[in-house]
Amino acid sequence: MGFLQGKRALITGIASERSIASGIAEAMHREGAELAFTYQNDKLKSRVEKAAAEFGSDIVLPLDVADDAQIAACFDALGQRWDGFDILVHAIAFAPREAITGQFLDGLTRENFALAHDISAYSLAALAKAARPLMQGRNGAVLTLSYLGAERALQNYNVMGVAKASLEATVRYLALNLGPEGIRVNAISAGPIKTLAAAGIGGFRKILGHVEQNAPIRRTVTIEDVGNVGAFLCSDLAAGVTGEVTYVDGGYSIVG
Ligand code: 0WD
Repeated sequence: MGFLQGKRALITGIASERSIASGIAEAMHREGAELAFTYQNDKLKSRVEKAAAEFGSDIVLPLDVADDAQIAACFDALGQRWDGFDILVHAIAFAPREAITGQFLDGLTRENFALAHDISAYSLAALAKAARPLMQGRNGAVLTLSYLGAERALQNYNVMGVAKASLEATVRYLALNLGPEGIRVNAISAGPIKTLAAAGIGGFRKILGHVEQNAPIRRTVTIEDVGNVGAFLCSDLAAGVTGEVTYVDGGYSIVG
């Protein structure tokens, strides 16, 4: 029996089969969880439907986190299918390309800063708030994805690093708020993985090469590596872990 048997998980952030959310869905499915999915826009709808079908799910809901009405509608619709659920996976981030390439100040505008924080950090709190009534008292868990740029000033990552710092602080405040209700909240800080979102970051290929040469495990991590830790953190095996940022980066962040 898998360690997520009997759990229900809502997975956001699938944009392709290379998405980190796809790796998390795979691991959660393997461990026995029942899954539901969201897609950002019509362009991604059929792709996410296909992924859902592969995981034996027909719950596929539209959700652009920039839109309050869509957030409310998503959890209304989910509540029609499930009387409650256990796991919320937030694998969503966005910043305009000019803000994540080159110098921090060159791509900085009020709009870029606000947008990066809105989509990449605020959305975690907004989704947790909307999910809260359906997640009460079930030993549930919320999981999000961060990156080393939250705590170190990395070339090109710029405003996304500032947004990830906000995301990690949001994890801690959510954990404090929701812990008494039986909901844990954690982040995985993943090493670099070639996905659609990563392709937008300036110099990404160079980062992959650098990590391969310098991480203790001498390779970059995979979506399977991240998926397995995500499934564990959202399971009852991790019942004592909340408000944490767990590194799944092959040890890169410990090397000086
Ligand atoms: O190296 C990496 N790939 C790392 C990614 C290292 C560490 C962390 N992460 C994080 C990302 O910052 C993000 O939070 O992991 C999370 C998932 O990202 P991913 O799997 O790398 O990227 P991708 O497959 O592109 O999925 C992210 C998706 C979007 O994809 P695109 O590429 O179309 O922007 O986030 C979704 C969207 O589907 N997304 C939204 N979903 C709902 N509403 C929105 C939105 N407004 N904006 C983006």
